[in-house]
Amino acid sequence: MCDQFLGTWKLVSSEKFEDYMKELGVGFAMRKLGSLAKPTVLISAEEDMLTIKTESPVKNTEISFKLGQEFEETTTDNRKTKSVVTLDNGSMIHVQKWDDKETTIKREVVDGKMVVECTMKYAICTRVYEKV
Ligand code: A9M
Repeated sequence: MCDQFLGTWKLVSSEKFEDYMKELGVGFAMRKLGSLAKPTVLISAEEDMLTIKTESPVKNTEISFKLGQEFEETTTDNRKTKSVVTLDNGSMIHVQKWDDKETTIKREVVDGKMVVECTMKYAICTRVYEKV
């Protein structure tokens, strides 16, 4: 169902990530680290449980979830969110809610690359990952 996402991915390009992090409320120092990082993302599945690991020299995160089921997430920038991931037309739609705020991370595979679009209010950031 989401086989196209499985595997190991490396960030190859990033646009407007700084704007997105600012809109999230990420402080200056963390934004600088975030902008420099070229994370590796490992996506795996065991039955209906999906795991997304994000690794960088500064910070590693890991989330495991079932599609459509809300879970608690601690994000890279340390927000504690109620999150849910659904599939829409082959895209993974990941919604994080916290403090009456909401951001959406959309992941899709286009021409063998994983395109990640992060939206927070009017800030839209696009990050492209290639299979390792
Ligand atoms: C992404 O590429 C986008 C996920 C958006 C996460 C936003 C969190 C803000 C990061 C704050 C920087 C903290 C400094 C640590 C550096 C690690 C950088 C890792 C960024 C993801 C696809 C991956 O699933 N998601």
